[in-house]
Amino acid sequence: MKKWLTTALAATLLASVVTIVPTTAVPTTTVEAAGVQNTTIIVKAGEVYDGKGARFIAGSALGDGSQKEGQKPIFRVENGGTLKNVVLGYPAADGVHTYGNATLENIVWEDIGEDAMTIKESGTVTLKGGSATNGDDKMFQINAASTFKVSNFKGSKAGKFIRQLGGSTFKVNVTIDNCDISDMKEAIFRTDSSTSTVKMTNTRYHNVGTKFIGVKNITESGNTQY
Ligand code: DGU
Ligand code: CA
Ligand code: CA
Repeated sequence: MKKWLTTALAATLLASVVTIVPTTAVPTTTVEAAGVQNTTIIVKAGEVYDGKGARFIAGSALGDGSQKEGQKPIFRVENGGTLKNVVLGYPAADGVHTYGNATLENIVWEDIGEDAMTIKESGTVTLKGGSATNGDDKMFQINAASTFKVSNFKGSKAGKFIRQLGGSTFKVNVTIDNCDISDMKEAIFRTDSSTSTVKMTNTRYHNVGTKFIGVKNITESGNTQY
């Protein structure tokens, strides 16, 4: 086919594709930035960031993934944002931070940094699918009153699966469903707040220290120890 003809055809095809894209489509950021990150990737309010399985690690500007406080996250998910299908490799600095309602789907932390994920501002954070392993202390850190729903997730080798900010008295509702939690030095959920609750269902657990520390309102069903 003649080159000008191919170009004309391509332009026509592209135009027809462009016109059928609904204007109401949820904006999706693609993975132009996989690899070493020296600035935090921001998933803005209402945006869906699909990593399509790409792997990200922290550059020294974010942190070294040690227990040093004040490291920056690789991803910051703002209110109504969704982060999915990403792998966080070593070093993962301060992992993922959420601000408000956030959905985290199929995230794999290959080696937890200072912690894996922190709820920084109140909202409902839904974590479904994926896994996290190799943390020195906290896996999920909750620093604001919130609802944290974890399902179909595998967490292993850390100090605590979930920790509400030490000394805080705000209310956190945790639900854990259909998870596999193993090798926690201290607990599955530790809080200092008398109003925080946990509901754990259909979950397998092994070697988790004291299951819940400081939690006054506990509901459990269908869990098995192995
Ligand atoms: O003793 O330093 O919450 O990583 C308290 C801890 C705590 C931090 C912080 C974090 O403040 O672990 O988000
Ligand atoms: Ca910390
Ligand atoms: Ca942290």
